[in-house]
Amino acid sequence: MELNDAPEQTRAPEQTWPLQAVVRRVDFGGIALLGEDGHEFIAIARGKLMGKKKSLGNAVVVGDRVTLAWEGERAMVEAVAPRRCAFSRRASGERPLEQVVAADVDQVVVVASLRRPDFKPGLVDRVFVQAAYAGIPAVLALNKTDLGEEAEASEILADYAAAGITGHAMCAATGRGVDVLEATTRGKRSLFVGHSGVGKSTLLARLAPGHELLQGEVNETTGKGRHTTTAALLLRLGQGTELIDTPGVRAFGLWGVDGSTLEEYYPEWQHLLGQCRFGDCRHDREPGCALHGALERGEIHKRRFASFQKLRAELEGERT
Ligand SMILES: Nc1nc2c(ncn2[C@@H]2O[C@H](COP(=O)(O)OP(=O)(O)OP(=O)(O)O)[C@@H](O)[C@H]2O)c(=O)[nH]1
Ligand SMILES: [Mg+2]
Ligand SMILES: [Zn+2]
Repeated sequence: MELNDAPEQTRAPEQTWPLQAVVRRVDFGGIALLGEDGHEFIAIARGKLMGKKKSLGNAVVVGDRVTLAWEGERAMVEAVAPRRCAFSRRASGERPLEQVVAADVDQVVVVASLRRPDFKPGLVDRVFVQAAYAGIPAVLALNKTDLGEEAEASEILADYAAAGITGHAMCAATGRGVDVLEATTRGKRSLFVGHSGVGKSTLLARLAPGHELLQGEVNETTGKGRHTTTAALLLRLGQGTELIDTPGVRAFGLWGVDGSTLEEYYPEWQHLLGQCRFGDCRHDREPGCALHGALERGEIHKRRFASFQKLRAELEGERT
């Protein structure tokens, strides 16, 4: 065969035309994907993936594994592989709608700051409940320890340790705790969640120097009212380490958990459920309540229990 007879090369070598990829980011411009060799490219979704409303919604989210078809040089997302797990929240807005934040996450890193903004256990506890609901292990990264008293940071971490939750004192500004976080996230896919301004992106910049991060995309006010971008961004560091940055949340609404099941997602009293005198005990003031017994003995932390009661009241209010 002469060289001239060779068929015209319409496709580059195999690795630049991957048939499978992982979603790095979803936004209005398309779906940013990572091929197996780690290079990034943009695809669009097939109409059939979009559903009736012609919006991607939860059909394709960060962390999803997708299969592709190529039309010339245009990549189309054909299908999304079944998710091993998904971390969701209730979408902001009046109507109860799910927002899937990311798929196939190995670990949630709940980032909070000691100061600026002040530590708020409400959001932290909610994110732990949501992670437990999704079956995803979670750890606490208590950042900005340079701005507060060391004793206060230790006390917060001790509260969580008593609940079986691992927490680390961090300071992204000085690098304190970054080595621990690096070890904790190594070889896994970790989703970083927390209030705006607690230092998620700064911590990620420490762990992944030189990588592009989410920036200035929260709470943009557009002419059509407030628009909060929901895009998450996956950073691949190699050797199985992947970090997902998310925009800060103002309020974290639970998804899939209601007032009657909430108690199942607090690890520290799992062993006590079913041991109250009354089968339908609400752990309020009923006699023979196993949880209250443990509270009085100091085995359950008062603050965590108070936050459970507050959250349950809120979830029960939602139903009426
Ligand atoms: N003093 C101090 N400042 C910090 C620390 N970590 C982050 N900051 C600062 O806190 C501010 C917010 O940090 P970001 O990393 O943008 O916070 P974020 O959680 O990503 O915020 P959103 O993207 O809005 O959700 C920045 O000005 C950081 O420089 C810290 O450990 N100590
Ligand atoms: Mg950020
Ligand atoms: Zn009880």
